[in-house]
Amino acid sequence: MRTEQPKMIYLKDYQAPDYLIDETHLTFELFEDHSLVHAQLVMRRNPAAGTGLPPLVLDGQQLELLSLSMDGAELGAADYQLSDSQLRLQPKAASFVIDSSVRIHPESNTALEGLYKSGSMFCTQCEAEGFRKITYYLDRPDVMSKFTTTVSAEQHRYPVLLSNGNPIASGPEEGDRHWVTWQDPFMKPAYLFALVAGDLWCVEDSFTTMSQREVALRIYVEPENIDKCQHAMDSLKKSMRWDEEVYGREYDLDIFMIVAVNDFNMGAMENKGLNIFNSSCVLAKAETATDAAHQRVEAVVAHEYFHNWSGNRVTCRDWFQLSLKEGFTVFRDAEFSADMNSRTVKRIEDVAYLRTHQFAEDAGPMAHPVRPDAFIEISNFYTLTVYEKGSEVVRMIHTLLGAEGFRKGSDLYFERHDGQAVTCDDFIKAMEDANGVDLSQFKRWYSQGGTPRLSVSESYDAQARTYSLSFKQSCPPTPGQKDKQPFVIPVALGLLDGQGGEMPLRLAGEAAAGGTSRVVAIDQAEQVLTFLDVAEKPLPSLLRGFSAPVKLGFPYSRDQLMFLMQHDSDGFNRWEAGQQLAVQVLQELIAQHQRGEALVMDPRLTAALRTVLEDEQLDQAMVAEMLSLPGEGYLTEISVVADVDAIHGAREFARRQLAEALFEPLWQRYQANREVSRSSPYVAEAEHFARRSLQNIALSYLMLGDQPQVLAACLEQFEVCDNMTERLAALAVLVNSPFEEEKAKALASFADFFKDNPLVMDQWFSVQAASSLPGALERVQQLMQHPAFTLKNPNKVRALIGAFAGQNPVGFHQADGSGYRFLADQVITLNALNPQIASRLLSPLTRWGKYDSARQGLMKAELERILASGELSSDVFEVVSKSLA
Ligand code: B3K
Ligand code: ZN
Repeated sequence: MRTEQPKMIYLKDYQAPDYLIDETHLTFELFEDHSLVHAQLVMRRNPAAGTGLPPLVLDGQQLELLSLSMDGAELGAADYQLSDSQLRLQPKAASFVIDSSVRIHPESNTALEGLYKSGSMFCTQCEAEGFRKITYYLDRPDVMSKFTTTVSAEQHRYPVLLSNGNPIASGPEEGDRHWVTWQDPFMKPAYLFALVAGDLWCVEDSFTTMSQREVALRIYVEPENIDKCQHAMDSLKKSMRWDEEVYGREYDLDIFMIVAVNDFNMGAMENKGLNIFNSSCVLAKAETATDAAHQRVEAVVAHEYFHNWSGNRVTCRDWFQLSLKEGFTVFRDAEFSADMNSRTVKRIEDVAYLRTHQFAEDAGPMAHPVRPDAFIEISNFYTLTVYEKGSEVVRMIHTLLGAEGFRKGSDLYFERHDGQAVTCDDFIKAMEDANGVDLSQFKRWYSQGGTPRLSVSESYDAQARTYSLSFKQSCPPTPGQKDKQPFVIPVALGLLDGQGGEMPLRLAGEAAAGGTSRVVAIDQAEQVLTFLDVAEKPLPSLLRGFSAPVKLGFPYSRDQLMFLMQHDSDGFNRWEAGQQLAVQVLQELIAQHQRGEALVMDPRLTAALRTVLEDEQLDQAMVAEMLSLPGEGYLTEISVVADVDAIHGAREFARRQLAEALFEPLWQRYQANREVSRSSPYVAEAEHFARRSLQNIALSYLMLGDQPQVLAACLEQFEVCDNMTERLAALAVLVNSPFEEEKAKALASFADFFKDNPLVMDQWFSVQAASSLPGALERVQQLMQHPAFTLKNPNKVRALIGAFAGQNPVGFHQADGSGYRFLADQVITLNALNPQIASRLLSPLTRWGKYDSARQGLMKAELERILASGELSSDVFEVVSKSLA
């Protein structure tokens, strides 16, 4: 908890560190009621930071200082100044050694930052500023050091003692204790430090790198999870190969370890050689993890592994540069997943997520540029903007330079900056230098926040056979940024003729046509592109593959969208045309709902989806994606004032209409796919994910009707399957159905069977919290009393409270404000337990600007109540105060 008013930190104030730490020698003595940390820091004046000997200011929080010495001489209280966040002392020479001992309390650390206990094991989370809760240090990413770590603990409780790098010595100690020393040969910032102690089992494998070095691979888990590691291990090996093949990056230590822990604030952490993972991102086997969970494990294992180069070997100079490693690494993991599975489906999922969640963040009070220029609490900036939009920015560079040019740039970046802590500008400079291009205007994507709008209009001159597209870009103001300069927006496009064929593209000024799909860079506020030799009025296919994170506007008619759905050569844009058609139809229904009229749905949506369902050639995952109507979250995001009830009512009405009209093809598709699932064992591969996704979305439509054979099929799927994907999908549709008896029975038998598996119970909580049926809040409150629930476990909080506030708009936005009051109560409780989780949980309340004035008032009143609730963590304070500003 803070004791002073939290203060804003600015990028413009960055200064190089006064001192450097060449070597860090740590010794941990772990006990049940406290732990001791002895640190020896071999330090020197930073020659790049000036002359003289300024005071040395070490970061440290919640540490009990037991002893301190400089160059072997014990320091007394008069020799240093201690505050609750800093230790200040005066060096006497340009090189010196600091020795300190502190006492800390991992056993009562509920914030899960620094050294803490997850169940019976010790583990760490240091990014961004957790190391200062372990020992006094220069806890900033531009201070890189060589770490040697000794861990001592009771042998029986903690047979496994791990840290970064390689084990170099070990031995027994008095009193059933033992110790192990690890050394990491690579210089690293403190945020990449890790320690684990526990009674763990491990799955072992090995990997031969491209230069024929053997690397030992180990995944450590609690004994009961040893049967759920194979998928993560396979994913790790695929990632290691992929990074060699696509980026030329080889692993550098002799050992790579992953440890799964149950209590973890985020998904996982890329500590050098010792990744620590939320168990939800490691454990996966057919019986207990869904297809989505399998894909998430693959993606997160890859992401953390890829950080070894994009993040660890080349790290960030300061935390304003977070997207340097995160945006780039998300882009790398997305490309990896695209290569391992279906590229188009991966892109659809990512874009749907970005447009629903990141666009909302970019339009709200916490909006910030990909490279923020100020923050109070850096933990609040692990955002969708830094990660997801940051990845889109890297993707645009890839699109503009092409795969080969991008690779030249990344090679130069890694070569030039290996072992350094650098900035987003350094990344861009490497891309520029390797390709001889100027990206100075492009860099506005890093400095300007907000989602640009790109409006396009067309004109065709039949006589001159020319076709022109006029582009207008604009960007709404965001906090602290009123006027925006034009972005460089890469627009991938094509033109379709009346038969749906691709027309050759020749731009004015070009001697001949070049290709049928091109990328043009729109870099002015208004710009016209003219195509020549255009024999008939074409239909444009714009922003193919979602080539830029913008809101595109083009006045397509519904018939034109149906045409694009069938003929566009770009798979992403076929899906997108279907989404835009659905958006138009749903918005019409929403308006009817608001006027109190009977709802009448445009039959063209049904016709279009019938065609999709009957297309046996189309990838089944694409069929499933196209059958998924835009979510309530996305419909909220694109509304000026979101009418929660109208959005829900309209969308449910459309789903029922589709279910009824398309019963036959849905039933046929369901049965065919279910038959394959029933008769063959579970396989975690793309084509099987695709089949099950179509099977399950078909089931969710079919269950909206009242055909008895569907309920029977759903119950049969729930009971007779070998995997969690089918079982959970059946449970979810039952939970959302009116069949009370069957629902209660299914929920009870599921909980009884899986009560000892926390990750499965998370799913059980989520399907109930996300159900839009009446009584959601009461359900959630009751579930909080369930023995499997605890506020101390972030996964549980996300599964129940997070799902209710984030995935159940009608439940959360009850007009009486009860949902808001409930959430605020939980935030206030969590503020004291785990500030990072409290602050994240808050985010639905920050979106008050989207709702009617009555709801706005209720939401703001809850934010005010949180603000007045007492001593707030800097995490919660920043989000609440900015939301009310
Ligand atoms: N780098 C970590 C994030 C840690 C955040 C701590 N507040 C996970 C990742 O992006 O790979
Ligand atoms: Zn990351």
